Amino acid sequence: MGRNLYLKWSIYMIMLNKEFIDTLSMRYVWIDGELIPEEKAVVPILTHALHYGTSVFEGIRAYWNADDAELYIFRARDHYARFQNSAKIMGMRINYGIDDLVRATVELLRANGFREDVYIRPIAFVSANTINLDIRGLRVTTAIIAIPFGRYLEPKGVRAKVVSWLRIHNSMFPIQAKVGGIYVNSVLALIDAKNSGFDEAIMLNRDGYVAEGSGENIFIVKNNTLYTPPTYDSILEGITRATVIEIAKDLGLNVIEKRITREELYTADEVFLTGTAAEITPVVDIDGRVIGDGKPGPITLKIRNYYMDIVHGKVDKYRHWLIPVY
Ligand code: PY5
Repeated sequence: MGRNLYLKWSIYMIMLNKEFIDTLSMRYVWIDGELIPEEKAVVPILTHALHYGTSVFEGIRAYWNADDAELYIFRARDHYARFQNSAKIMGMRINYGIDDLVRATVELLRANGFREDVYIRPIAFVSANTINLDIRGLRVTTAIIAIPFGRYLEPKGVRAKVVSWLRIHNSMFPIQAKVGGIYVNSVLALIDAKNSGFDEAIMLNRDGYVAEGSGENIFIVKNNTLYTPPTYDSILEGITRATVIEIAKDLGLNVIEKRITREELYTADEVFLTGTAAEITPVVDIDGRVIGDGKPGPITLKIRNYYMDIVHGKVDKYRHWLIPVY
């Protein structure tokens, strides 16, 4: 009998342990006010957004600072403000305000217990099951997903191709809105670049001026001055772009927003890309032309170091951009 009991107890412990391990590896996502296991967060096949790209989304990063034992969300309020604007432009109603979404994000990161860098993906999508294009009044589901995330592009520098697909023009699509459907433009651009052996795509706009990367804004450096395309040149008004424009002053750098031609890319001293995922990524080659001396330039590196200090909470002046999770 003693042996039987021991056997039962062992089996019970194994089951308990398995459940415990499952809990540890389970990731939560936030959907319309609830935290649920990621594998339960599935959508039906007729979901409107799946067919027509009727979603708006954001990409936000949170950085782990081991010295502070703290996870900092970078510019969450600015991202959620853009999120709201994207939905407004599309005529979609998100039932949560900026404060609600920031709170939900903190709650989600805590529930997952992240102690590493993470990428946060809020999305609001037309979740009604219909083939009707008239989305007025249709149900919108809001979700926030967070995943551990390292680098998106090679920090030692990428080789970029100016692809033949143009950036969709402002007059054809409200490209200030971060809408799911518009990303087919980026997908086509990126696979064009990759198929030609490059790492990243640079898209021109309809007028032939430089617009942006597949998921990044672009800056060039010439004689210690930064240049970046203006917001009316069919670009997404990036939050990292705005950050660079603001912090460049601290480094004694002038920033000019102006139209940029393709040949200006080739002859720049330095070129770099900015984005939440890409952070500050040097471009060392464009269409086979070596940029500068083919290595990440000193100004790009200076900006990247400063940016990395800021996002990790090491620069007091910009701590208002950070929301601590713990
Ligand atoms: N331009 C495009 C087309 C983008 O998709 C992005 C961001 C940016 C510029 C930069 O914007 P921000 O600085 O506000 O992030 N792209 C997303 C990102 O999270 C998705 C990349 C796959 O970086």
